[in-house]
Amino acid sequence: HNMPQYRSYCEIQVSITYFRQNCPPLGMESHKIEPDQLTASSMSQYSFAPQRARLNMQGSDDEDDMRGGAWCANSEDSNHWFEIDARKETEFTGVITQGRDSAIENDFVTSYFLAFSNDSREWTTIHDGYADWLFFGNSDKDVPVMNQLAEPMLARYIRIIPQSWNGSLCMRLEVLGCPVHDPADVQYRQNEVTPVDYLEFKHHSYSDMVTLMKSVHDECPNITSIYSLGRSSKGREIMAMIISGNPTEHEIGEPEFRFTAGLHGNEAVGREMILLLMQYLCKEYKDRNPRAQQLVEGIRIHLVPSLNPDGHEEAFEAGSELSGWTTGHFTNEGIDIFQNFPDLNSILWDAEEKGMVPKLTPNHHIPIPEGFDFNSSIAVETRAIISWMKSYPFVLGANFQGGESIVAYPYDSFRLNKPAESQKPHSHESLFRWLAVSYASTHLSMTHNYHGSCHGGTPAGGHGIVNRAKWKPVTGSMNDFSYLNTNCFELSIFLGCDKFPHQNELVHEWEKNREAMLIFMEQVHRGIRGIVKDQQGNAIANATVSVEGINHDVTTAPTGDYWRLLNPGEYRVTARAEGFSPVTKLCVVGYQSGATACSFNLAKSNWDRIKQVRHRPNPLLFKMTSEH
Ligand SMILES: *[C@@H]1O[C@H](CO)[C@@H](O)[C@H](O)[C@H]1NC(C)=O
Ligand SMILES: *[C@@H]1O[C@H](CO)[C@@H](O)[C@H](O)[C@H]1NC(C)=O
Ligand SMILES: *[C@@H]1O[C@H](CO)[C@@H](O)[C@H](O)[C@H]1NC(C)=O
Ligand SMILES: *[C@@H]1O[C@H](CO)[C@@H](O)[C@H](O)[C@H]1NC(C)=O
Ligand SMILES: CC(=O)N[C@H]1CO[C@H](CO)[C@@H](O)[C@@H]1O
Repeated sequence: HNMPQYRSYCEIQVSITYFRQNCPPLGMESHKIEPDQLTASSMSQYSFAPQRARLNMQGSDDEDDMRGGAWCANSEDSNHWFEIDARKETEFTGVITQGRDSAIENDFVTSYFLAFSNDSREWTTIHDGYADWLFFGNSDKDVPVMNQLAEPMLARYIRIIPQSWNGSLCMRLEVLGCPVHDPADVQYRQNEVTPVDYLEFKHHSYSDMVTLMKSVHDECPNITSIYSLGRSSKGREIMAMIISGNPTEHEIGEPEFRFTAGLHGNEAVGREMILLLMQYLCKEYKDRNPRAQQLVEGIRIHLVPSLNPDGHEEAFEAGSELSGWTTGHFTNEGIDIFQNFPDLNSILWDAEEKGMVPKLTPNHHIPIPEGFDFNSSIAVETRAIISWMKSYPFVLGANFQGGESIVAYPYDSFRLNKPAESQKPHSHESLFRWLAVSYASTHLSMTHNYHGSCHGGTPAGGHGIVNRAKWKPVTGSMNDFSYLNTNCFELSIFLGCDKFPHQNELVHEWEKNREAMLIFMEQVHRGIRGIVKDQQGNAIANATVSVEGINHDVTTAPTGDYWRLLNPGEYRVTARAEGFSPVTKLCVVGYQSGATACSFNLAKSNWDRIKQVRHRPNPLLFKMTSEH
């Protein structure tokens, strides 16, 4: 791969000033470009086929499930090219390349030519008048490198023609281009989404996000309240907004719900969806949209667009196209927040194996192990999130992530050495599946099967949902912690293959997610709810509510109220509290919306009454007992 004759032109390339802004990606990474639009001169083997060439494609070196982290050419060939059929006339403005994702190999393309065609037979190479223009590619396997064209090229097909490479010839790429629309194309115009004018479709920097939240609050002061979960390691406030009829207080009987995003700062779609949801709920509530009013008045909704604001700022500065797979993924201290929570699964599972659950070890609210307070591998952000999770009676929540298009439900941690007797699924498997389906099936594209999802290897079967432990197990996840230490059921919603899509995708993302977000929030009203009181009508805090047949209890809030998400059915429900006799009731959950009311009045237990009497200085009682 000799190329010295082109070297002298490199200075010219650098000095060119670009006369127009870049077009957005055509959708290699997002999968908008379909597999049959991609062809190549050859491939080294099937797992390195052309459709593995998508920017940020993740590979697997696992021998049983080999998935190439790039397209790789057959080394025995002498002519190499990679071709994309845009399917319509397109103004191409640039190319982004990346090497192969692999733990071992260092494969990347260091220089290439670009050629264009309208028919895939006659090709025009980018040329500077003397020779073909040599574009300089990558210098490592991970960092995406962008080359912009001096002038846009009008064509239907584009070819990348590698000239030199490191290791084997392997690459991933994205192409930037603007489709040229035929004005007579009626179908196109019908499919175009009309953006709603009051919504702000753009990526928000940290300060833009704060400004937007304040403006929503100014717009809807009586249903919103802004607060902070705490500070990030660089001192940024982790901002939250409550939207509810009476936002500053917990109303008895009203469930609390949360949407969070940005645990990984480069997964930017969820952040924008949450900011759009704030604007939407405020406006629709004011316009008296009955559904928005019901949501706002019936739920205390907490919205946290950015749990890792430092990470987002880093990715935001790199930009939507070049932020890469991990830029801003971690906190400033290098921690992945999602899997930074105390591992309570092992504690519960060990106790289960010893037959200690629930008699000796409870099946809920497993305490955080000692040593946590002084453990330096826990991020300040994680600590802020944990204390937040514990300070509101949350019932249901979801965290938005990216890089896949799927809803993942717990357990997230994989259980080793499962005793045969407990091979039965998670006690809440069917409910978690329901919650996952409610989002995935309402989302406009999550149940489409991208030939095994974004990177291949997702056992989703096209339903858009997956059990995390069976897919990509992690220990110490936010979802497992939430389930085992609090009352809140938490899922992860992965919003798409492209973690940080171009700004002009946000309007489509909003269309895809809006209804799913509303439906998911409405699921907080599924099941039973009620108040546990004593016979004088005082609320009992921290009472336990158990459902027969489900090995996981919930507890009442300080105001005595509880919520128990359940699928339709008949349940024997028992309320217990220290010092009171337990009460069991039959509670029926129907198919209609709205939780079934199922409240309890507990009487002091006999034992407790005896204790009270004993502690009273009653001379008669002393006399009686001493006589026996
Ligand atoms: C493709 O066709 C258009 C006219 O429709 C022309 O302007 C353009 O130069 C052609 N592109 C190539 C690469 O031949
Ligand atoms: C909030 O203010 C609007 C008027 O802007 C009013 O219609 C609505 O009833 C108020 N809601 C609450 C919960 O006070
Ligand atoms: C500190 O936290 C990390 C991450 O959760 C965990 O792996 C480690 O065991 C903890 N160390 C101690 C001493 O508890
Ligand atoms: C709640 O009750 C359990 C026993 O059922 C007890 O261990 C725990 O400390 C109580 N928590 C609070 C906050 O009172
Ligand atoms: C074969 C070859 O040239 N390999 C090099 C590719 O690049 C890495 C660094 O990114 C070198 O360490 C390899 O030696």
